[in-house]
Amino acid sequence: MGFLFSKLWSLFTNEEHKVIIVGLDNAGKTTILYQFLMNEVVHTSPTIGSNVEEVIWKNIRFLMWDIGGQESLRSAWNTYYTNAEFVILVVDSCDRERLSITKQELYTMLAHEFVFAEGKIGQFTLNLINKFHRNVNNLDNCVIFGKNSDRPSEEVQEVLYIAGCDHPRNSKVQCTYTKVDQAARTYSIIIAKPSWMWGAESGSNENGVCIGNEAVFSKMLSQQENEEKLLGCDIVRLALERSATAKEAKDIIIKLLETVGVGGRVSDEPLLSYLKYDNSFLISDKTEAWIVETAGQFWATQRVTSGLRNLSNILTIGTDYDELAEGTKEHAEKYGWWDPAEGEFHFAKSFCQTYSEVEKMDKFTHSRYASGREMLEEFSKDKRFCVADMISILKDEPSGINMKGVFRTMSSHVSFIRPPGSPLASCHWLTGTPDPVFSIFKPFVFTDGANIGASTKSPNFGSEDPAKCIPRFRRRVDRSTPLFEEHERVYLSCGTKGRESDKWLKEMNTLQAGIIRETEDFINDPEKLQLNKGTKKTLFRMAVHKEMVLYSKRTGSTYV
Ligand SMILES: Nc1nc2c(ncn2[C@@H]2O[C@H](COP(=O)(O)OP(=O)(O)OP(=O)(O)O)[C@@H](O)[C@H]2O)c(=O)[nH]1
Ligand SMILES: [Mg+2]
Repeated sequence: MGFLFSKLWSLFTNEEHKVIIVGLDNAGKTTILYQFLMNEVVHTSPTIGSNVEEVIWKNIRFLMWDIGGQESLRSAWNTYYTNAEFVILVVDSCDRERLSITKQELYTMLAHEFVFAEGKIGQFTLNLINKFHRNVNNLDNCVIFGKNSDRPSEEVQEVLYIAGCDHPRNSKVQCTYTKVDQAARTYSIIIAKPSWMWGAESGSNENGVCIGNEAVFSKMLSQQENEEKLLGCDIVRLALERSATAKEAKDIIIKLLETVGVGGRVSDEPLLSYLKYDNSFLISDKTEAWIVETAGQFWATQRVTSGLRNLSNILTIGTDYDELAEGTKEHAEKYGWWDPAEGEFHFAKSFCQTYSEVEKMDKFTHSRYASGREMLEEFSKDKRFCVADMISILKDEPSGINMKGVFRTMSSHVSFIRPPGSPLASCHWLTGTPDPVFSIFKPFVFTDGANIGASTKSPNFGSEDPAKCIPRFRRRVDRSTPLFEEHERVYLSCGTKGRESDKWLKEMNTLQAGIIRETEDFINDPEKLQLNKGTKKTLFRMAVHKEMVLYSKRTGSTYV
């Protein structure tokens, strides 16, 4: 016995030991990881990709990888096996129905040839939780739309303004992978977009239409090929370019889903090539909002005319849908996901990958979705919900709305939309940089000749762009925008904790407060709006300039 223990102990050298934690979705892996790390039970939401943490126990260092257990992610478990020395399989003892699936996954895993190597291999830290948050608040007859864009941490986001224009008859527009018929006229838009793709995570148009896209995971994912078609983000941009109202945007989205469809790689990172998701869209305008949620080729819509509404990586439309795609109920019934004898058709319960996710949501506990909703309700209690409140929600870390890790909040967007007929300007606030706590929300107002400058634009790689060359994504290119580059230099050198970071945060908060004050003075004064056309055109650009000056003082770079 003693011999066995000393033998076991000798396994633990000073090296870091890689542990992988696997198990079905909702089994409790993330809970266990953070229990190990902090000795407390944390609130979790479904892991998309993995979480990695270093845990030290009796001077032995373990690098613990908690890998998402959803069905669509299980095929990627084997990408984590390299150099793993220990495997923890987590089984939810209450989930008896799925014990046989756990057993099958265990056998599949054991059949894999594990690779044990001396020393460490290059870290492929991949912590990709893809969380989005956006809300509509209809208090005081204004609409406030907010969205964090949570994407792989290496993926640079651009902020672009594209002026509306007329297009020749029968022309086509090239989206990320496919071409679609161009509209006769496109509206002006401001968008936050992953730099390698054509589409946008979120954006707004000159008519006050705002749209955000988010990933959801339905049972249909396993029934689908990933053929290159439109990306959810392409659909956001197309709908923004073409819609006068939220309702029109909703109809455009549905038409594109039905006539072209969605498919193709959603990340340019090689390690994320397996990632697939369905799309949800939150669409708002001056008077109402629409939600479109998809599950493969099926979809449901819901109209929202007052109050607040948020989305967060989970199907949310239940029996309260306004429209359903043809054949939705029939498909759910055919696959045993809905039994008419048991009650009304519930879109989310029928199509969510795990029923328990929906139950959690209904019980309103433990999820980022629930935290978002609670915060919106809390902030809007006094009926004075404002842009600063939405920014605070997007900055919130404990809820996971501001995501940290290798999958993180890469850009944030808040739009403040005035009611119809208002003489005052609506205003859109975008960061174009990661981590809203350490970012500046910069104002933009639609006006002829608007010019946001080039600091939030990525380099153009033309026909050499690895996202355009076939086969795609064979090489990585540096897509940093000038703003992203400077921001990351300061972010990395100051960190997010400690004296330097506190000092930096103070400087950022002072700058942000000044920008908000000046902008509000401007957009709330019809006379200034009328007279100072130049200011109106360059609001965003001027704010970027101030931000770059602040960064250059810290980095010593020669920005002028
Ligand atoms: N009652 C009970 N609930 C638990 C336990 N462990 C986890 N949970 C709850 O189960 C839910 C899912 O836990 P997670 O840790 O997020 O599950 P996971 O295995 O990481 O799930 P994925 O990330 O989707 O693969 C959460 O609501 C947890 O609070 C437990 O031991 N007992
Ligand atoms: Mg998890």
